[in-house]
Amino acid sequence: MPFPIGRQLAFLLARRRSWERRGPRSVSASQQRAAGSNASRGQRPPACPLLSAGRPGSRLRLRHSPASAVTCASLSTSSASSMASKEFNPTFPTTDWSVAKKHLKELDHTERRSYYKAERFVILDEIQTWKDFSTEEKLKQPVTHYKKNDVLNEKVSLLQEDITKLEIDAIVNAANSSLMGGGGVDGCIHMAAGPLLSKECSTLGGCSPGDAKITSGYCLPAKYVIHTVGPIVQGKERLPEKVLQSCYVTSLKLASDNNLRTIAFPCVSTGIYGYPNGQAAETVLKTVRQYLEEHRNSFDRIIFCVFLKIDYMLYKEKMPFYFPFDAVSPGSPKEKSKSADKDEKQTENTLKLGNGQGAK
Ligand code: AR6
Repeated sequence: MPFPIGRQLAFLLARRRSWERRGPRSVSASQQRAAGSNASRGQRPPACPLLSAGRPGSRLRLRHSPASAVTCASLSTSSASSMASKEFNPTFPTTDWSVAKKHLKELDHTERRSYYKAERFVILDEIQTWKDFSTEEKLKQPVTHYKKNDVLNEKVSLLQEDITKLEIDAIVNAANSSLMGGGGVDGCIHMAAGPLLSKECSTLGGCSPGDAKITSGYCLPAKYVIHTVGPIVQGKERLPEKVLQSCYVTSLKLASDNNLRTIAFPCVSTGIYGYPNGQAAETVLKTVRQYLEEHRNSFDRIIFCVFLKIDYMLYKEKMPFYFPFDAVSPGSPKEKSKSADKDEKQTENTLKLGNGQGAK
């Protein structure tokens, strides 16, 4: 027989009081364990118990949205008015973006999870390094003048994924000069970050091609968004390679200046702006390899986050040239000594032939 309505209400109130006492972020050990195991599966931690208990009204409908989690957060501060809780809600267009940004900046990834719009997110540990990927996929090593460097091979990754799902320090947006959002990856990022992203963007004074600007990630699993504007290719006789290079270098520098150690790039300019995919991939890989050689300790991971199969195939084909995994490449000491041996043998044979010791 169902409980009388009075007992149900008393039960819900008791749960609410206990949630208020505990606070949303000082979760119990069992909840922390649950959150941890959920995280490794790329799921969000448990929702506010009050909402899970089936509280009627609009909050119930928001159960799996960040608003519900923010509502939970607001419940922890008994003195907080409902208006105050809205100040920290990154999904509300009326929220002051600078307040939300400051608030989110203080939180680590686990603490930020309750604000994510995404139902699914990908943590760094789930993203294979290039070193592991190339071994597992048994890729063939082409001849290259780049040297094998396992340290660098552990700092880069190739991933086919929606960039808005990555729980890392920064994702790069292929934006336009106004920074006010658009289609393609720009639209996806703005959608997943919520309305405060364009509010902050509107204060940045736009961005020139090849340059980059940084904002908070708001409701994204990524803490920050670095907006870069790629070159528009249509109608140009020569490919604007320098501008594309500059997008990557400027974004990496900006991330580094902000102490961000993990970053993901989409294939900037290869969509609406029309840069040919293969040539873009080569420019990007060359640029990132050079940057990493010059700034070895600046990043833990740089992820080439491709969306289309064509880009995945192109990167898979071209990455072994720029990030070789087999030691033998022309210019490496092993290869040099091999070719020296070969030269020696050839000289020996020529001498033998000259001495009349050749084939009769
Ligand atoms: N995650 C990762 N990559 C994506 C995603 C996603 N969710 N969605 C698309 N891509 P584009 P552009 C890939 O057109 O060429 C916007 O309107 C996509 O497959 O987004 O630099 C801006 O406001 C492609 O490989 O950027 C500008 O006006 C790559 O992202 C203009 O487009 C870039 O495609 C910028 O054009």
